[in-house]
Amino acid sequence: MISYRQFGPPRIGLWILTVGIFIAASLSPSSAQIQQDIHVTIQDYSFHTTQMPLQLHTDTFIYIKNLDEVRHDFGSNMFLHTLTHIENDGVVAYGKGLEGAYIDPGKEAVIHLILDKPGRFQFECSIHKDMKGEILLLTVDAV
Ligand SMILES: [Cu+2]
Repeated sequence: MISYRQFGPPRIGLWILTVGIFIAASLSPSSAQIQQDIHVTIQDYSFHTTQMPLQLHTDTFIYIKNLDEVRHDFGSNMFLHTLTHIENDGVVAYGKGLEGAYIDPGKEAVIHLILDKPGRFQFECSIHKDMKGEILLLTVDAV
């Protein structure tokens, strides 16, 4: 009995620690939010993307893959007003007012932003002015 009591308190301490971690994980905002991905492929001097319903105020990741033999640019004036995070070939740019990213042949860039206005999200390549594309932002109510 005495030896059992001696082992009692550490077990309770471990139990409280476990519950504490569980509650902290439940309250973490990242576990509650949904992430949405947009895939854009650049091939033959044009942007290819698949349209899907997009939610506002949600972590959005745009993956842009350049399959051409030349360098392209993915730029949008949407980034000018939105806090944007661009990762491109190991280089990270972060902030408001970013113009976009140059993507070398065979490389991929990832842009992270949170969209807060519905409408047309237009983008273009500043090197080849004829290259334009857009993603339609539909207003989808959060669940
Ligand atoms: Cu281009």
